[in-house]
Amino acid sequence: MQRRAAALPAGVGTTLPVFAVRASGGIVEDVDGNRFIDLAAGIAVTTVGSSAPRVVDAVAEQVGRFTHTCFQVTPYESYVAVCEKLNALTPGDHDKRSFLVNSGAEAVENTVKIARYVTGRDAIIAFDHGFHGRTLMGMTLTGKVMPYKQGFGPFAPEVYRAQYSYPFRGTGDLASTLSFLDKTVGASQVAAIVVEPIAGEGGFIVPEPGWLAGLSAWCQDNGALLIADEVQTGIGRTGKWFACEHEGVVPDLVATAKGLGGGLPIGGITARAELVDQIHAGGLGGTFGGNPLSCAAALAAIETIEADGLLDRAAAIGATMLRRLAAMQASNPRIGDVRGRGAMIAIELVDADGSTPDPELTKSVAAACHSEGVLVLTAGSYGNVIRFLPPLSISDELLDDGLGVVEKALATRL
Ligand code: PLZ
Repeated sequence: MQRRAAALPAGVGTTLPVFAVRASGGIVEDVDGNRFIDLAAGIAVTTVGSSAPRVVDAVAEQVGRFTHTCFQVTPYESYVAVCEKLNALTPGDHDKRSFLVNSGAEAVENTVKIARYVTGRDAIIAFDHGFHGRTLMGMTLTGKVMPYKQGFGPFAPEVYRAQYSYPFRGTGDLASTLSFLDKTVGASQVAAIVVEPIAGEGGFIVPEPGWLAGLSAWCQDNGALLIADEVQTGIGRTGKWFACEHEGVVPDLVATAKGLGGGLPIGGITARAELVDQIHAGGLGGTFGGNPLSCAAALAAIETIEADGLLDRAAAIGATMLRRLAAMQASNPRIGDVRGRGAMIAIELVDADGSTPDPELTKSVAAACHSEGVLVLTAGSYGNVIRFLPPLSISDELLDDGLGVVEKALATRL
């Protein structure tokens, strides 16, 4: 940690002051031999596990053949195969095209580029409680100022912020959001709405049923595009390939990353063919996008989800977490809300009044879990959410053990 402090800027944060040496099967082990139960999955990345055998083998095999050519210079098949998979798995049976980048932020950036190009319009709608990355467009779209935006302006122009549907807090109803779009931004100005189907960093907020579909219908009626940021929710995390499926919504553009690469960096953009095919050659791309190691890993991760029935596993893990956490809530008034879908579940902690956010309690519960060897993450615009994102390779026993630690940490802090 001393070397870290001397060599790195303080702006790069650390949740735990430990250094990992190996990770698998829902356990992260550090240099001192401490073993942590992993309820974080590297922020929703290692959906198939931290060293899933198919991913490890595929990457090892690829690294011996070549590490890089740049797909735009001399293409390779695995990149095309990942795009075919994304086209097949993303919602809707329309004609699609995909291409690959290095991160979630880069994926979102590209969806905005495409939307502005094909609509010829400028305005982009984002939401409070939204998170879309740390690049200029990513942080502009992001709702929370501290720590993501504070001091980093000026931000990109023509981004308008609407209210996200937040059932527990009773804010962001569809009618007022649509009225904001019509009256304040102007329907004919809107290129796209960028939305997470479940707000991730914002605290696993599951919008009111029908809210997402309402946004989608408004886009169709007004010539705007719906961009689903499925960076955190996608690739099986919620028990379906994409969280939009729970609401029957078919977006025009989908951004993916995180779980797609089985731990290797990769992001994807999937778009309606007739839209993205308008863009001139050379308008999209990047040096490392769809690196051969990342593509090999992505194909292996997707195969693992398919072959090991991990969509059902995500749903089962979610059912276990919801049951256990709801039981804790029944005897603990400081748990204001239990919510989420699949292996993406959170609790929102509040004061005795049942609604005022309690970030201090949240920090203290998370710290207690960490010192008892359970990796949990906090979230939420008010810093009062603890989120659970286990790898889908975790055993029932470990999950149970981890939730037991959470239960104890909560019970001793009433
Ligand atoms: N869109 C929905 O959740 C990344 C952020 C970690 P990158 N979330 C974790 C941090 O503190 O920066 C995220 C996301 C959604 C976009 C992103 C950005 O993805 O791969 O981190 O760029």
